[in-house]
Amino acid sequence: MGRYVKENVEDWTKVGAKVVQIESTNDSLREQVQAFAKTGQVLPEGYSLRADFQTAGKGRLGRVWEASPGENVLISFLLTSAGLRPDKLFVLLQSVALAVRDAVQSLVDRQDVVVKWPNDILVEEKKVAGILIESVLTGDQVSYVIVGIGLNVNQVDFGNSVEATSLALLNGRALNLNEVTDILTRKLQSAQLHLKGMVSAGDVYPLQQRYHAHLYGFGQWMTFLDLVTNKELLGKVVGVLQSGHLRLEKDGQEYRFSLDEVKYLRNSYQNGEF
Ligand code: BT5
Repeated sequence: MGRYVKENVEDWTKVGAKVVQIESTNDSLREQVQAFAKTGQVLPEGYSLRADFQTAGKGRLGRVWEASPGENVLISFLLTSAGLRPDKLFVLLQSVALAVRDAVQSLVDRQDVVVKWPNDILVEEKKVAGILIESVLTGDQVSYVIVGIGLNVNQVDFGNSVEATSLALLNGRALNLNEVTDILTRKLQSAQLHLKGMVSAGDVYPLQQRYHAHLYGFGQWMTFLDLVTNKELLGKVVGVLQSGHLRLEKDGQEYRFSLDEVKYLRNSYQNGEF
């Protein structure tokens, strides 16, 4: 048993808490884990904190996650690193992204549920879910990981500010939030179990392959914004490394970009023409 997380919980849908309103489920869960650890208590892996509404829902890099009250799944899970070292935690994000993708795929009658590097789930080019992974280290070891997932379920109006969709918009009907949460939780639990198996066998290649199979724009020419130079950049997406770097090819050369260096703008090769 670790100092922060107890492993091998049988059913993750049975452990967790739900609140009406909170600033951010990621922040509160982390505070709860720390408070428990101070008194020698340990929360189980898969423990979740879910909220009907967040007053300060977070995205990456200080961005905001917007979701109207009572209509969506806003949840954070406590996970171990699955045996991954801090510099390999992107592999955990890949596993989680595929689990969320699979959950969404099982809930909509569409074939095109994809993962947009690094952490978005898209259907028909619109974002249906976002993932925020935060890890807490002790020295060079991962103490625990907080996985936050925002999944748009019954919200149908997103204003004009975001290119978003929801399960209700895609299905033409509302879904039960508890049932959606249980499906998501089960996918995540089985993904984490598989990941641990792959990590202990020293072979995460099958995960890599699946990630590429569902990667938005894989093998295609895409235009990106270089966030460092603020210039547009055209390249063919040839993959994502375990470090999280995106691999682009152009003029026979390979370029690698970290999570904070580029962002997708558009698909640039349609109908055989740029
Ligand atoms: C993410 O960040 O996509 C990660 C979002 C994680 C949210 C969950 S909710 C539970 C947990 N607690 C938290 O506080 N956070 C996690 P990023 O890749 O930075 O994308 C953020 C961007 O997505 C914003 O700048 C908007 O453009 C867009 N966005 C905001 N709300 C959205 C929504 N409901 N649906 C689709 N896109 C949205």
